[in-house]
Amino acid sequence: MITRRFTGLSAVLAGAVLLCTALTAQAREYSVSTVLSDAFPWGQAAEKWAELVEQRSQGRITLRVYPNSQLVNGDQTREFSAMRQGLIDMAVGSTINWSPQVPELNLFSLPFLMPDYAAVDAITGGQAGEQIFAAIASRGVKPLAWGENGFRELSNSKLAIDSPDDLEGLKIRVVGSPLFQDTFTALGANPTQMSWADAKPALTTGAVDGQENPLSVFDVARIDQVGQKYLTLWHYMNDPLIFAVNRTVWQQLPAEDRELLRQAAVDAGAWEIELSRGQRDQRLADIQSRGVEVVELSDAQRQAFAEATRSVYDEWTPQIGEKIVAAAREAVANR
Ligand code: X2X
Repeated sequence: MITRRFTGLSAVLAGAVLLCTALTAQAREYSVSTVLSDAFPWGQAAEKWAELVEQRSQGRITLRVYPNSQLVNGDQTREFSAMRQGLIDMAVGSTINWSPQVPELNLFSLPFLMPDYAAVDAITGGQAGEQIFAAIASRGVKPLAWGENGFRELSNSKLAIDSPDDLEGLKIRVVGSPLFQDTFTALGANPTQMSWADAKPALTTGAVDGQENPLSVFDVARIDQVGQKYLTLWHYMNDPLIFAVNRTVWQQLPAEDRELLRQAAVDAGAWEIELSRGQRDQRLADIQSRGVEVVELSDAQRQAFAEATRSVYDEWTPQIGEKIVAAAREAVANR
């Protein structure tokens, strides 16, 4: 009797082990959140990641991309928390949208810190970038690689802007961190924080006069069609993207799958950064050909905006961390 029961138990155990082995070998699927779809370089970065992972794992690992912030009901500032909690497995997210939970990420939103692409690369690829990744890791999410939403330019429906005075009283849609309230308030504008999902309707009805986003977003989302007739190229900040994974999901992956996922993210990010930068001139030409008046600032004009927003550094450097800001400034100076 005892033997029979024991045999029965062994069979059940053996069955369970077999099932587990089968599950491990079976294809696994993970969710990947993005704000923008694959009509934009941002969404294409996530799709590229998924494609490389699918290929390199021979179909064992599937990354399913959920665009338009749908996993957080359109509220992109909740993406990081949802990933940390495991409601989302992975994300390709913007530093702006994650900055409410990771204050160090406000580094990239400091106005006029990064004059060109070389400056962005010097920061992300150097010590400051490492410190930023450590800050993310310390908050329960494993960062893997960088991508890029791009340099954010200013558009509005009222006037050609070439000096801070022109912004006086303009209602500007901003996203994410309170830092943006400070920047636009310092410029005399009237900033309103809202999600990307709400931005286009607000521009359409005239509830706001302007917004700031990279040229790729302005172009693909046809922001010119909602009355944004003026575009100022002030490159006041760049908005890198970060490929990242929930910590538990990461820890449960076998070492070789972690490396596969990380390398695919690095490759997808590098691919997307090159693609996005390479498209910039053509996008600008297309935007202009649709009748948008483009203002290119001289160095002196840009300097006037930088001076007008200097107070943002005093307010935000302590929250970002003196060390990170110093490392970033050094990287930019030595680029
Ligand atoms: O909401 C925006 O402006 C966007 C799409 O650029 C970000 O998610 C930061």
